[in-house]
Amino acid sequence: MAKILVIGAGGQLGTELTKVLAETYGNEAVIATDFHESVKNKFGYCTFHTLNVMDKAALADIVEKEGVTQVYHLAAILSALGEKNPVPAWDLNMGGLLNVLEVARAFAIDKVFWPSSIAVFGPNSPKDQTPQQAFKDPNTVYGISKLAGEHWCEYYFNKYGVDVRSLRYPGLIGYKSLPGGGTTDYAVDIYHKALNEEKFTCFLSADTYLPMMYMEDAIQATIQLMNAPKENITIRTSYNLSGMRFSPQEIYQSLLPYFPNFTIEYVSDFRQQIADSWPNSIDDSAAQHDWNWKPAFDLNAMTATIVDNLPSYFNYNKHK
Ligand code: AKB
Repeated sequence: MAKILVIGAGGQLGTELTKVLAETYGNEAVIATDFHESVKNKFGYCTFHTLNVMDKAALADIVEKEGVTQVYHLAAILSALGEKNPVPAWDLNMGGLLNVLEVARAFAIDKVFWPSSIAVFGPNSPKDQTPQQAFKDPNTVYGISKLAGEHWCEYYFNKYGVDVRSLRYPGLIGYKSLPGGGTTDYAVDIYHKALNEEKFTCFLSADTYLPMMYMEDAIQATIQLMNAPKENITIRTSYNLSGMRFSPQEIYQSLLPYFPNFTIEYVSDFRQQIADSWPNSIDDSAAQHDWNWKPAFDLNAMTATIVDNLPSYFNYNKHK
């Protein structure tokens, strides 16, 4: 039986991915871990351990005692928070990954998943339909750590045969957890403000286009990649992955049919420069070719789903 360890399970992606893994493989197959013990109550359905991924001995201990066969390593400091704490961001993003890769090698773990990001691209990468192999000059600590991490993943695969698989996620948008220090997080926050009938102050300009993806698609892509036959995986750094692209003005407009009085103002801050260094859209033809990737959600489908589900999830009043 597979034993799946999720590291950083309490975050935006982990909260939803861990649940889907438990539904797919059985609650007893999943071990959720997080640095923050306070998230434990999200994981009543499976085993939970508090774990700091920087503690390699503690990680190895869980892997050994639980008989772990697969690891999803999601713990990271994202782009905006990373710019405020560059050295801790580098330490966690790199040190955590290297601990996971080393433990995976030592215990002959079957498969490892590690998320990369569109942040690996930089101001001199092509902006539109950015190709898989495009020039990369990331200018955030987060992006630099993701680009270095991609090469570490490829190195461990080539040198030690660790079957590590990775996706360059666009901005991920879901309604089951709050924003977590990313530049694309305005697109999570905007739904909360609309539902609470508050004015939204956007930290990016109206026409800043970024690649984005609804969480359900991101989880689908992750599971599809992890289930793909090994011989189909031709990219051992990280796959470009595309869902949709939109600007703050467009997501605002998608909300107006539900909240006609909702208002927005644009006050750019340091995150504008980060967003401006990233692609507007992504070419994911390798993912389509290698493991049949196809997203299901566009902007309007995502907004309809979130407006429908977020109020009861967060105990907000249903829109009036
Ligand atoms: C961020 O904004 O930092 C992340 C990402 C694009 O990787 N959501």
